[in-house]
Parts: sequence; structure tokens; C-alpha cells
Amino acid sequence: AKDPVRVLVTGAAGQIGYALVPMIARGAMLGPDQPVILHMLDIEPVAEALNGVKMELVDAAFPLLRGVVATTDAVEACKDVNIAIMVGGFPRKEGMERKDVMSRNVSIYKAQASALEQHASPNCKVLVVANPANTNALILKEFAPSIPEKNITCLTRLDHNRALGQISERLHVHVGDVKNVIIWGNHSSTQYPDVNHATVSTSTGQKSVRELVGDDNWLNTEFIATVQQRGAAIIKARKLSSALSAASSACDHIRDWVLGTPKGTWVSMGVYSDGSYGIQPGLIYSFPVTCEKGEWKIVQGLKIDEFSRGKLDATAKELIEEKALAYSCLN
Ligand code: NAX
Repeated sequence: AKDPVRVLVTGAAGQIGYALVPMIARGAMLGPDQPVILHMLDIEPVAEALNGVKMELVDAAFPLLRGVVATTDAVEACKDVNIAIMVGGFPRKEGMERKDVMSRNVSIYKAQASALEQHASPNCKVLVVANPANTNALILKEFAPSIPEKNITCLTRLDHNRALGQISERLHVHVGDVKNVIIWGNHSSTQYPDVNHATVSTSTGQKSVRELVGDDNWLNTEFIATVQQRGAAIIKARKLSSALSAASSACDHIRDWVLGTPKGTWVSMGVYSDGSYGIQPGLIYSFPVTCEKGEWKIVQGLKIDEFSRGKLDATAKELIEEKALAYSCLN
């Protein structure tokens, strides 16, 4: 039998946390034969609610769940974890300046970076979900220099899955038959959902999404805007932000990273830029990646047309500005 893997979820008393922990305990993240020990961290004001989540996990009697740590102590939470899903953060409240929100998150991610660096398993894989996700991941990387930089990522898989969903609805095809969309850049409204290399599996082979849709105007305007604005549309409808889709996408991100992407398929992950596609090194930027043996690799050699080039650069520019804002909060 396999040894249990320790998975940390921060912000575990929140809405995404509540959707995510049962998925992990059921094997949706690491597979149906992989036992897990859940480490749940949240803050003191919600300690009782956090304990309630722990009670429900016990009550659900998940066979793969070999233990639960529920704590408000970051050191205890990070102890020996193999995977860390960082969902906890400070949300933007009405009337708050961007800089104030950034400053709160910078201090949270700086502190949690140190806790992970000192107490997590040395090869711990980190996924940052909390917004601003790319920049929180960058701060975490800066303050956990002994964690390999390739182990620190942020979530853009939800945006990737949203793009697959929109194409599937438009073409009336199964979502599982659509692949190789790309989310470039920031997990924000400047992200660029790119279908130029996306395909659909049909009975007569792989067909290009752009050809099947046959409407460049829709793909270059409405489709992009719908994916970029989907988070806001969910808030408008639900009066709450995306939770089950965010949790499910976080499972997809880790599962593909650890267990590998299927042959011929790539996914989108926010990773440390090495300068690929002319993106400034030192940003956490969403790229198309393939994964094998627990390591991601940026897909190389994709043709970038002029329209796409402008979009890749615009979202990079926003990340450069966010990085500067985050650094200004450190002083
Ligand atoms: P909630 O407000 O429901 O939950 C957040 C939880 O984090 C709360 O329980 C809070 O007490 C906790 N928390 C705050 N500071 C903490 C700290 N220092 N240590 C540990 N826990 C702490 O928000 P929820 O809807 O669950 O969303 C969580 C985060 O995900 C937000 O930042 C949100 O913006 C972000 N999202 C990111 C997405 C992505 O695709 N990257 C999509 C969904 C989501 O909007």
C-alpha cells in the first residue's frame, strides 16, 4: 500500500476550502489509490468553523483519508506537507485601494513562505489559488528560496477549463473532446484565452477549433471576453464567487502535475517564466505546459500571430506592474 501524502489547504474554512477538501479526500486530486492526510489552516476568528469542517470530514468516513490536522498555527499546518494549496488570503473589500489589498496579501504570503520553507517536505509542490494569484505565488517564491522555483505555481486551470467549456457549448461537442486551449498570463481580466492551437477529437480525427467554429469575430471578441469575465458573471448569478469549479480545477492542476498530462495534450499553469515566448523572466505567468514524472515543461515552438503577441504582452505588462506594487509593499 502507498504511504499517505500530506496535503495542506490554507483558507480551509472558506468556500473553496469547503468544496476542495472532500474532493482531495475522495481521491480526485491524487488518484483513487493514494491515501492522504489533510492539513487545514485558517485564522483564529474562524477556528470553530474550521473545526466544524474537520468534524464533517470525519463524518464522511472517506476510506482514503488517514488523518486531519485543523489548526490556526502556520508552523503546525506546514509540517512535512508534500503538497500545499494556498487558498487563504485577504479579499478586496468595497472601497479598498489596490495597494492596501496587495499589502495585506504580501504580508500573508511572506509569512507562509517562511513556514513552508522551514517545515514543509523539501520537494513540496505549491499551488497558489488566492488572488492576486500570480503575484502571491511570486512573493511566496521570493521568501522561500530553498523551495525549487519550479515547485511554485498558481492556478489558471479554472480559466483553461472555462475556455474548454465555452468551446464545447458553442460546438455542441463533449468537453472531453476539446483540448489544447491556452491561458496566457495573469489570472485576471487581462488573461488571454487562445484557441489558435486548440482541437476537437471527431470520428475523422483532430479538427481545428478555429475552423469548426468558423467565426473569427466571435473567437476574437465575445469568446475572449466571456472567459475573462466569467468570474464576475458567477458572482452576479450566485452572489458568491466560484467555488466548486475553482476546487475542481485545483484538483486537475495538481493531478496533471503529479501524474502527468495525456500524450498530445497540454494544460495551462502559472509558472516561473524562463523567458519563453519573450515573456520577461522572473514573472509567474500562465503558459501551456506538459507534465511528466512530476515536472512541468513549457510547450515550445507554438506560432504566435500579431493579434496574440499584443495580448501576451498586455497581460505581461500588468504582471510587471503588480510585481512593482507588491515590492513597494515590502518596504
Ligand atoms: P473565502 O473568503 O470564502 O475563504 C478564504 C479563507 O481564507 C477564509 O476562511 C479566511 O479566513 C482565510 N484566510 C484569510 N487569511 C488567512 C491566512 N493568513 N491564513 C490562512 N487562512 C486565511 O474565499 P474563497 O471564495 O474560498 O476564495 C479564496 C481565494 O481564491 C480568494 O482570494 C479568491 O479571490 C481566490 N480565487 C481564485 C481563483 C483562481 O482561479 N485562481 C478562482 C476562484 C477564487 O476567486
